[in-house]
Order: sequence, then structure tokens, then C-alpha cells
Amino acid sequence: MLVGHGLARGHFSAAIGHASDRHAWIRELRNTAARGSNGDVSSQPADSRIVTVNPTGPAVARVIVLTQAIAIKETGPKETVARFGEVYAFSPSFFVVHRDEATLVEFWNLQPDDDHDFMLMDPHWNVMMKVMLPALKKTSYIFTFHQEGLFNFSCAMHQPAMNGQILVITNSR
Ligand SMILES: [Cu+2]
Repeated sequence: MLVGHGLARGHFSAAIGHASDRHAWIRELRNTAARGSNGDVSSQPADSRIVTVNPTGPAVARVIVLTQAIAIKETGPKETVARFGEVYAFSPSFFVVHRDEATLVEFWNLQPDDDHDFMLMDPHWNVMMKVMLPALKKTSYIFTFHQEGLFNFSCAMHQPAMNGQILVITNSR
């Protein structure tokens, strides 16, 4: 089990300063089932809020998630790729964050020529977020979960094997 380790607040502001020129979006992701019929989330009560995602800002914990090539056409084994297709994994595929604690998740796409994506689901398997993880790039977001529970994530491009889970536990601090 990997738990994001504590860090001084504001420590990452310089390291992720480049995030501002990426598609800068600041969202509070909510359960889509809680949305009104017009899809407007701004009118929803605060308790429907699941997670806040920011491209940049202060974080108190950090997790690095690598994309790992398990069996691919470039390196084989050829028989494995023929039987299963190209197989990738997130590493770690399971990590723990504290509720209401800003956690920097830094995705490192280690593949020189394969894109991945990160698709985050709510506990009812509604897709809350989907972003690209371009080849040979670091892509980072700051997640602040407001609900405890188990959240699944996937790379939609490499199903059914490339998945992971985030366990949100109580903030004891
Ligand atoms: Cu992938």
C-alpha cells in the first residue's frame, strides 16, 4: 500500500508552474447522477461534490504514477502480444489519499511512442474526468477528494487491463 507522503504546503508551486499553459481547467467534479436535467452543476448542493481537480496550486501530498509496458510489440514476448494484445499497467495501480487533503498526482508516461489517458470514475462508474497522458510527458493534477471511498480509474485506450483504484480515507490530521 502506498500512501501519499506529506510535504510542506506550497512546495510544488515552482515545479508545476508549467501547468498554466496547458488546458487550464479548474473543476469541481460531481456525481453526474446528482445533476439537474440541464446538466448544470453549479446549482447543485455542496454535498454532491466528490472531488476538486486543479492543474496547479499547493499540495500537501504527492503520488507519482508511472505507465508501465508489460507486454508490447516492440519488446514482446511475441506470443504474449499475439494472445493478449499490448498490455500496459499503471504503477502503482492502487494508492491512498486523505479526504480534503490536496494531493498532487503526477503521471509519468514512460512510453516514447504510446499515449495513455486517465479516466476517473465515481463509485457508480460515472466518468468524472478524462484527460490525455501524452507519450514521454509528465502530466499532473491536484486532487482534493471530499468523499471517502474507493474510486476506480482506467486508461480507456488500453482496456481491459490498464486500471487502478484510489482509496480515499478519513483525514486524521
Ligand atoms: Cu494506456
